Amino acid sequence: MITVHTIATDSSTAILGIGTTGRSCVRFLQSRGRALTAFDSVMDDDQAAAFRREFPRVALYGGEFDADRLSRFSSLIVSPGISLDQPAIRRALASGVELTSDIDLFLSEVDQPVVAITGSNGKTTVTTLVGKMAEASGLRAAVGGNIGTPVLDFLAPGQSWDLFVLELSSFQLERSKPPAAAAASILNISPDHMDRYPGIAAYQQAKQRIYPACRCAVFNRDDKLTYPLLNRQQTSISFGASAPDLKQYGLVREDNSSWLVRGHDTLLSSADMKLYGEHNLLNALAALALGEAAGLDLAVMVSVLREFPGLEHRCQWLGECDGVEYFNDSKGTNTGATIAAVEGLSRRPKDIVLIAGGQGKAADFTSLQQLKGRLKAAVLLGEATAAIASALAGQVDLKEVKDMAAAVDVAASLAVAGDRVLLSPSCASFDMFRNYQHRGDVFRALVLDRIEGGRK
Ligand code: UMA
Ligand code: ADP
Repeated sequence: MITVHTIATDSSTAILGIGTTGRSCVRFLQSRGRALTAFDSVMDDDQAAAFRREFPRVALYGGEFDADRLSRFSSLIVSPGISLDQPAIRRALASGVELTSDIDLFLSEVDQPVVAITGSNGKTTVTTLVGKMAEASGLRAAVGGNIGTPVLDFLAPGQSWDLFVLELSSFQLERSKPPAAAAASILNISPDHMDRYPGIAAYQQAKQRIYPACRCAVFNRDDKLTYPLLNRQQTSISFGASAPDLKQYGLVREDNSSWLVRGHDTLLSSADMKLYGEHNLLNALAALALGEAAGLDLAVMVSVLREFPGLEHRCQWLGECDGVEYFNDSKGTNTGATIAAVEGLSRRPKDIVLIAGGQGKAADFTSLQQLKGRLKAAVLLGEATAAIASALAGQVDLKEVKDMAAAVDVAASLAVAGDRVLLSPSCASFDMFRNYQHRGDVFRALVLDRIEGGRK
């Protein structure tokens, strides 16, 4: 029987945000017969109606969050897209209301091992890989979190799992207890979400919350911001682009290709993999280290790496026309991602025509200057055009365009045989598209249209 409270009694939970996370929390708390009320400060009528259809007995309130009202609840679950710095939320928490999260609720319910993955870039690729490695090992692996399926949905009746592989964003980590994971990793840290954090230190601190309660920390030895501070019970495995020490993972270069190695053992040549770019070799090494910490078999994991074709919108090869290749990296939504994509795809000086721009998330684009030796030109669109142009002025040939169709036309007109045209925006997509998938789909359709028409 579900108990519904309009405005709270002692042990009820306020759920802020009725997106994917909020709705999964409502489903879970209802299934446990717990009292709850939902709030959403920016929902539209359609969202509210859909929520009321799914949860006819749950009270839902719109309008600005109100501190006095929220302070009457015993706990708050704040969806990751909502900043904890909103004044009403800050005041409610300061008054003693407990902050909890879908991740906390989930982890307090499950006994199966958990692999937890965060980082500025590569999370989805590594999370997917570890999930595939677990499945190839015969385990029923649930892959979720920031990657899409909200974790509490794995507790719905009729499901049975051996292992959870969770992608966790900084937003999810900052509002959850450190997860008691069998293996946890920060893959890398470069500036992102600077509209939500006062600086890189606060962003790093949120991500570091992945380590304190884990059994084995997997870190990137080329990126000090990922290093864990461990107690004596915890172990660690490192990965990086250099030759590794014993039992660590790394790369050894030979005969124009790179070898993935563990200590002295050679595992696989990059030539036998379908992924593009050195950043993806690092992702593969991180997945191996996490899988090892979770008890997976090395040979099985390597066979998965051999076959993995990569994910859509991430350095995805679209096709070739007159010697020019086109790549869709629409998921490259920060400068770190774009730098990795350009460096991974460039084979000689100034062979990349980059299409970039969108919503800038208050980013500083000056780090893109390091790509000047690789970029033939940058074609810019969207809200961040001026910010990127001023960061690259005088260093890179720049073209400003109004939309993606013009971006593809201009990029194609600049590229010659042997060059690569790459969409890797360094920005979010919401100024011109529904999301990064929509942006990538539009780009792909334009490119395939050109290729089919035989136009470079
Ligand atoms: N809302 C308010 N007030 C506000 C802002 C939003 O009430 O001031 C409401 C909105 O009306 C909406 C709800 O909050 O109803 C949305 O909550 P949300 O933005 O947290 O979105 P969810 O649908 O719950 O999705 C979240 C993650 N979104 C974000 O972190 C922004 C999803 O990650 C994640 O897949 C999902 O939980 C399940 O775990 C997406 C993402 O963009 C993919 N993540 C960022 C990234 O990868 O860079 C961190
Ligand atoms: P996330 O889930 O963290 O956004 P994805 O696996 O979806 O990561 O990759 C997003 C983008 O980040 C890719 O399109 C690529 O440009 C870049 N990227 C992927 N892996 C790495 C890495 N290890 N280091 C730097 N950039 C990366």
